[in-house]
Amino acid sequence: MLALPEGVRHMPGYLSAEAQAALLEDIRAVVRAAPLYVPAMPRTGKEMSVRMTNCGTLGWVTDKERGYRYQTTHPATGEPWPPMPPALLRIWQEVADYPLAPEACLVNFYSPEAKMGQHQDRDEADFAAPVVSVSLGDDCLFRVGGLRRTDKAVSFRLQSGDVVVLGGASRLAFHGVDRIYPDTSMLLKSGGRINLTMRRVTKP
Ligand code: MD3
Ligand code: FE
Repeated sequence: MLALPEGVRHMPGYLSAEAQAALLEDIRAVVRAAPLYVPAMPRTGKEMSVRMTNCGTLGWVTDKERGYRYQTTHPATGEPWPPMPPALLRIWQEVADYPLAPEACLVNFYSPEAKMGQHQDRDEADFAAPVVSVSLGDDCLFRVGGLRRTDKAVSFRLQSGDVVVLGGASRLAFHGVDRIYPDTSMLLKSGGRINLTMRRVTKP
C-alpha cells in the first residue's frame, strides 16, 4: 500500500452504520428539495455521468453556456439550495481544522457505470480551507496525484462511511473516480454511490 500524498487524510469507517443511514435520510430530503440534475461540460456540452445537486448557501454547477461556477440557486428550479444538514456540519467541525463553516456541499450520485475524470478543484476563491469528502453506498476506486496531470498518482478504495480530508499540499492535486464497485454496500437499495464534498468558496 503506497503512502497517500501529503495533505490527504483518509479516515476509513468514520461513520457508523447508524450514522450513515441517518445521513442518507438527510440527503434524500436534500434531493427532494433540490433534484439531481445532469451537469454538462463547458463549451462542448458533453454530459457528465455523475448526477449532482448541492446544499448550503452556495452550490457548484456546470453547463454548456456558462461553465463551472458556484451559485446560490438550483439551475433547474431556480430555488435556493437547501441548508446543509447539521450532521454534515458536525463532521466538518470535527475534521476540517478550519475556523469557518463550509459554504457549499456538492452531492455527487454515481450509478454503477459512472465515473469522474481526473481534474483539479479550483473554482473556489479560498484554497486555505480543505475539502471534506464523505462516501455513502458502493465502494469506488479513487485516484489522487500531484499538481500536474502527469504526476504519479496513488489509487485507493473508498467505502461507505469513509471521510477524506483534502488539504494543504493536496488541495490542488489532480484526482478522480475511476470506477464504482457494484453491490459492495447495502446502504442504497438500488445501488450506486453518493459522495458529499463540503467546501469553503469565498475568501474570508
Ligand atoms: C483531492 N469528487 O466533487 S471526493 C468532486 O468521490 C470530486 O465524488 C470525488 O472530485 C467523488 O470534485 C472525489 C474527494 C476529493 C474531493 C476534492 C479534492 C478529493 C480531492 C480536492 C483536491 C484533491
Ligand atoms: Fe474534485
